[in-house]
Formats: sequence, structure tokens, C-alpha cells
Amino acid sequence: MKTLRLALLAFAAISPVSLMAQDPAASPDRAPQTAPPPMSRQQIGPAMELEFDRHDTDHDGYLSWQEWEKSNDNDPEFQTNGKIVFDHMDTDHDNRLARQEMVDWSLRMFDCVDDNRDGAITQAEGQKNGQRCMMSETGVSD
Ligand SMILES: [Ca+2]
Ligand SMILES: [Ca+2]
Repeated sequence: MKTLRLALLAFAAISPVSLMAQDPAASPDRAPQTAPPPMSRQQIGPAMELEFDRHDTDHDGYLSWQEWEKSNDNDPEFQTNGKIVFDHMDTDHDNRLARQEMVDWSLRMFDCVDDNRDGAITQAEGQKNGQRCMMSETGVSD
């Protein structure tokens, strides 16, 4: 699950629909049984922009592998699987992620996870489909 979390970096980090099991301690103001609200497809673009800016530390408008890698705590597992995912996101193969590449990838993941096609993903869908979608999109799972 660790690799999935890292690879889904933006997607999971910005989403109230955590792909991880919900940690009740992390949301003391919310009853543990209460699922977070679904995340709509419209939220993905703006959320990814924010995430992109947070990681683009040299502000050149691209995420380099170094910038991407740095966000992941030097996890050795990330060195291999993370690079595979990065290369999948880098659709024009210039070894850096443009904003649009990151947004497009997230939307592809979103559409895969949203298996009832209602334009929103619930926590249940994330947990049920997150790993499978990651695998089908990149060939990498946990
Ligand atoms: Ca950059
Ligand atoms: Ca690129």
C-alpha cells in the first residue's frame, strides 16, 4: 500500500476520499464510522494544480524526477515503482511532468476508480478500486 500511496501522491493527498483506511485519530472531530464526502471530478483539476505547485520547488513549471522523488521520503521502494509511475505520467517522454500531464493522469485514474460513472468517487470506491486501477494504468501495485 505504501507504493500506491506514494505513487498516488497528489491524487490521494488532496482527496478527502483517502485511498487509505481512514485513521480515526487523524480526524477527531468526525465520528470514525462517518465516511468523508465523495470527491467530484471537477475538484481534480484545481486540486492537482495546488499539489503541482507545492512540489515544483524550483518553480519552472515542471516537476522533474528529482522534485517528484524528493516528496517521497527517500523510500527505497519508490526508487523503482515510483519511477515507473512517473514515466507513465510523462506522456511526451521529456523526463518531466507538465501540469497537464499530471492532471490528465489523475483524471484517468479518477475515471477508473469511479466505476459507477456518477462523476464522484467515494471512499468505498477508492478502497475497492484504487489498487486495481493503479495496476491497470501502470502495471505497478503495492
Ligand atoms: Ca520543477
Ligand atoms: Ca512530460
